Amino acid sequence: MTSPVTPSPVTSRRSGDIAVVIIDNPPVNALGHKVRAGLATELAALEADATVAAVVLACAGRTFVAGADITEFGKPLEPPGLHEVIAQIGRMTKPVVAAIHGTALGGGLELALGCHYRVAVATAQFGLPEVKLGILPGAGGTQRLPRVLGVIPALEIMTTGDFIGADKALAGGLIQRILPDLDQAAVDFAREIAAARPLPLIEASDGKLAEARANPGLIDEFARSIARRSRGFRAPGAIIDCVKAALAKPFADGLAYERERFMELVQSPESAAQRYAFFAEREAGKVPGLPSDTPVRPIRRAAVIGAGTMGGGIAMNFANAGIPVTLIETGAEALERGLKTIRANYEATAKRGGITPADAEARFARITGSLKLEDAAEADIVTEAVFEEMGLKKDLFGKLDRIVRADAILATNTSTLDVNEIAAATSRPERVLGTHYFSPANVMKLLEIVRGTATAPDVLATAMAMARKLKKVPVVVGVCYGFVGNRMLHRRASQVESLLLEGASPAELDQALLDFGFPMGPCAMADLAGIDVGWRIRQGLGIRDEVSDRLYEAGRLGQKTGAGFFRYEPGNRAPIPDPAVDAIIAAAAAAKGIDRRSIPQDEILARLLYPMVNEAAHILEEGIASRASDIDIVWFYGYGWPVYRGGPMYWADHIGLETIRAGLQKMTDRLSDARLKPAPLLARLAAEGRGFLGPKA
Ligand code: 3H9
Repeated sequence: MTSPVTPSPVTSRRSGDIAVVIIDNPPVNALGHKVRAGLATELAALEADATVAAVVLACAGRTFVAGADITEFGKPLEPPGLHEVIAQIGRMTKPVVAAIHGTALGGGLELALGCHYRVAVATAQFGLPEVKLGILPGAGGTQRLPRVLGVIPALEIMTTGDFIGADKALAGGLIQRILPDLDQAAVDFAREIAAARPLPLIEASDGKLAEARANPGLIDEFARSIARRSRGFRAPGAIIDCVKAALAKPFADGLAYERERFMELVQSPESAAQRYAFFAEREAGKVPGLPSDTPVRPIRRAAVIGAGTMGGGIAMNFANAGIPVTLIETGAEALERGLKTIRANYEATAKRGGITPADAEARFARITGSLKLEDAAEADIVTEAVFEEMGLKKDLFGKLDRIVRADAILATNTSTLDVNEIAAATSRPERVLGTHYFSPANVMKLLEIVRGTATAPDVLATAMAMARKLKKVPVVVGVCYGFVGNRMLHRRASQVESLLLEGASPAELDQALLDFGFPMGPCAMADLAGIDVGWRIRQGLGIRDEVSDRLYEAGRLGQKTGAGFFRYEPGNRAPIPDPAVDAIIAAAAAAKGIDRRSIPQDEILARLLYPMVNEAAHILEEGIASRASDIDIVWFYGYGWPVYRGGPMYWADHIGLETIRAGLQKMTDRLSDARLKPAPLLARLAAEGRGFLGPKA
């Protein structure tokens, strides 16, 4: 029962003999307890009302139901459960039509699948993204979707969490009709089918299951095909098991099995971490001190300076988002090379089926090459991606300042230099900021947005909005060497060096992080990036890494020379341990008088990850990141930290900050390395028994 002071989020209105049930639960009509209870009450009343011939189920606001209310997970379920509401629809003696706009996701799509008919507007999207939260569709989705779409298309949707559009949904039989609107047209549809009997329920037939039953190897083949991308995650395997149950068991037993597996996953630490990540990502979009109504300027035109790997990738982001971009270089040859690489990239994507050849052509056509800085004049944002040298950048920003409109934004892609100093080279420091892309810039989703001391609120808000348009995940960071991600990565890199000298092999180091869930280990990563890249940075800083610099001196520059920390067979990216590297490491250790020993994997992991957490504590204390969860987002999207372990901050809280502090203290003492000394914030939180994310993570 809902009290009179809090109106139910579910109401109904009448259009003749058709009743329209409306769910109105902003922002995304999630199926919280009140919605489920409201639906049960409303549907029972309409079933009992003899003047109602059919029911339309629709939503107010921007979308159809986007799923169960994720904030209710982990708490005791207040009845009725969603599966009970769906079963109630199944028992109704009059048709229920789901009328869909926006997104029908998770429990929302399951609700629709439990209705007799589904209609949608052309822009509607459909998906079962539970897998991204470490769970599975727990209200019949794993049993009904394969019956409608067929086993493999359903598995594809459920294991990726990707959405499909209305056209595809119509073609697959997921919806019965695309309508111009959901007001009159949905009511007309309901009237059209009101008298048709028997009422069609998906579970009433085996639908497209027969095909898979005739070819039992199909599912195992699918499981093998996703093994790489689902490594470490529990949900994809459970989803596959549920679909197997759909094939093997009667519908009711399949549902019961699905429920059991859902309960198992929803209580798992992996799902808790993934749900945390979902909300952390949304939180990162809200910048402290930046009101949500801060004006955002449209980005209609962009310019990118520098057509190297980064500049080219950045230009592709704009082109992909439909924004024309001028790519400016100093020399014709470099420009030509840059454009050629971009074209090849688009062609490769089209070849793999990621985009159509026509789309590839259209995207490439949005990029105009130029050799004149003056051609940046019309841009709303100019992004600099030239060589990492302060003098060069200051000179460039000074020139751009005189060329571009007074309201244009000047952004630097520097990964190490002081954004404030660059801004000071212009007459408009308030319109300057850093946009730090990650390589490959057209692929990696993270965008560190570096807020300078003078950066104006509307410039920051515009950069955030632009990032979303470019399909990036933006995180605002402050000015310091390496910002959030690379500053922490440097701590890890220095441990790689000292662990190698102490006795670990590159393969052991990489295995420790692979087993933890990273897609790549630090040594293979260095080989991919190029051993010369790190060498150049160290030269600039005047420091030496014993092992890496010896590799460089031996001409082992990484994958591109077929040898780095590992060796590589021609045309193969698989790292192969190389005795020559063992000898280089042994020589470096001997030169430093180090007695090498065998190092257990848990020690390797602690040595690699604790110093990163420690650096993050400094970063938080200095205000470079505004919240611990922002740091986690940086590591999910910039470095492949396994989301099912939460990010470094979430993970640290779960290990216990006192364990981390004590571990760091031991390392400091043993290695005489002051940089490993527990950060004041870490020590304080550990002493208070708290975590980075609050009292109890
Ligand atoms: C499920 O259904 C389980 C069932 O199978 C089984 C049940 C037995 N719950 O993303 P936005 C909030 S699992 C609670 O910024 P957009 C979100 O936090 C669920 N809250 O908007 C944010 O709040 P705030 C399966 C939710 O337009 C606000 O809504 N479904 C939920 O960029 C706006 O969100 C999913 O996994 C929720 N389910 O994108 C879908 N969803 O303003 C998850 C959103 O306070 N949702 N919020 O920060 C999405 O993918 C996107 O939110 C959506 C809209 C595409 C819908």
